[in-house]
Amino acid sequence: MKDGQFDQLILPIGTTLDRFINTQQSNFPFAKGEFSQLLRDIAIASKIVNREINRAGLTNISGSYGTQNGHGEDQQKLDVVANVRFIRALKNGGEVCAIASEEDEELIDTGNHNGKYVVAIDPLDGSSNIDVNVAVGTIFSIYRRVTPTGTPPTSEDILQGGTKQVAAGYILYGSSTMMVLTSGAGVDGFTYEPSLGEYYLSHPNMRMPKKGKIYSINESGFAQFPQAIKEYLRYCHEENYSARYIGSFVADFHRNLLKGGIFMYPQSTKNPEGKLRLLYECFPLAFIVEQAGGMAIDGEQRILEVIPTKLHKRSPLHIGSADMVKTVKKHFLLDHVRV
Ligand code: P6P
Repeated sequence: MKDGQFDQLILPIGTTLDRFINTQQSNFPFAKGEFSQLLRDIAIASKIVNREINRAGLTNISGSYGTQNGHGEDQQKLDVVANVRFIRALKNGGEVCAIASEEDEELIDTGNHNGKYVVAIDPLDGSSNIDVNVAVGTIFSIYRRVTPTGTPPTSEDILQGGTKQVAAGYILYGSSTMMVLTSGAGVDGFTYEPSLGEYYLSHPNMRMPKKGKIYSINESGFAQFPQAIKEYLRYCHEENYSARYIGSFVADFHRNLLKGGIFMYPQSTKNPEGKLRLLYECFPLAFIVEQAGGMAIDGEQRILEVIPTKLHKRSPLHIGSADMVKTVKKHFLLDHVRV
């Protein structure tokens, strides 16, 4: 066999998520055993949800569950399944004392009162897309509890604010399944290899391009948007940017993270506070985008500094390439001087 041919034949399969966390302990400030176990619990639940999604067309798990969540949104069967899977994995893992889930009106006390962490989660974002085979995602955010260990958790543990997150991530169930993760020392992407049941490091140190030519927004709301957004959209049209919007936040965000771009969900008369929720949509992806060199604002201020007054508080969100978000911010500042 020629030199090098052997290596080409048997390439190393790479670093698993587990090994990454262990070798990167210093980057995971709280990565004692508990934090690594918490990430493993999330990974396990995502593997099960991934399997359910991939078989949705073959099992009676597509379509509406026939109930509504606390926001009056129709729950898809997979919303309920994913919610149960993640809550069960986090409860059984023992590291999490409380969970704020999009699918549950109240904060969930897991009973693990010695658990040091709390998690905010959107178990399956964009689930209405499953029936048409469009990518969907799970979004999660991790905090250390602030109430005394051994006592029941309270909303104080989960309403700490975006800058107090110790880690955040998403799983994108797309053409391949990926977990993208930060714990405050950069962003890394892991691709799931279902035949081995492992996530492997495939996108180390992900960086968001400073500029981009992709804008993502549901332009049907144009007439109701703030003047700043109308002006920015006119700018995008003049610059011949590409409109890419598939109605699945994680998928739109992930594409923009790799290629450069901006995702906007502004306030409107239909959604006076915007649509996306701070705790388990805006905060985690804002943490990720800033760690990758991007920006996230509500129009006026940094999203991570918006005060979460309640579990399911919504916020306008403009997130992506720094130069593009800065331009949106300038338009909002101009709104104050426009007559
Ligand atoms: P609209 C899915 O319901 C979701 O929360 C995000 O994943 C997505 O970006 C957004 O709503 C789509 O909302 O109003 O454009 O259908």
